[in-house]
Amino acid sequence: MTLAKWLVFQSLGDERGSLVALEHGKSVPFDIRRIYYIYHTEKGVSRGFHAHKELQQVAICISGRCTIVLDDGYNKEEVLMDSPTKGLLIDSLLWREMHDFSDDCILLVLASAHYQESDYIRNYEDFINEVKRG
Ligand code: T46
Repeated sequence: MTLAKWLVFQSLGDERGSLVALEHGKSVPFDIRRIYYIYHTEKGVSRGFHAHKELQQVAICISGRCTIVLDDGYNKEEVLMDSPTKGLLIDSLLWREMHDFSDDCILLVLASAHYQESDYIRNYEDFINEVKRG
């Protein structure tokens, strides 16, 4: 079973360049309640190292590249993020790590809920216990 679920967005490009439009209720499988972006990540820095209890997200690399490791407690999968027309659906209860950010990487994230620290599982053992609980 593959952990990486991709959404493919249509590029509305013409001779002037490219444009992707994401519309509420059409482009992603949840209501978007929050948008944030990660940029200017320092060389050699990795981010993430947590899972979410409920939150669903879609990550889109709108500039540059990075890798994301997904882990469901049983299997790990590494994916390359390098396309502004591909969204990685990151479901709840998936441990995620982001590595190898290029200098120009901008990772845009659409989230199903407002920021809530209590939704984070930041300890890997706690994550495994939560997975086992089902
Ligand atoms: C995720 C990965 C892909 C806020 O105050 N509001 C926000 O909406 C977010 C996302 C973060 N913050 C604060 C919390 C921390 O003090 O910003 C700081 C950095 O957040 P964090 O260390 O959680 O960042 P990452 O890059 O490790 O993880 C982020 C998201 O937090 C997380 O939900 O799935 O990107």
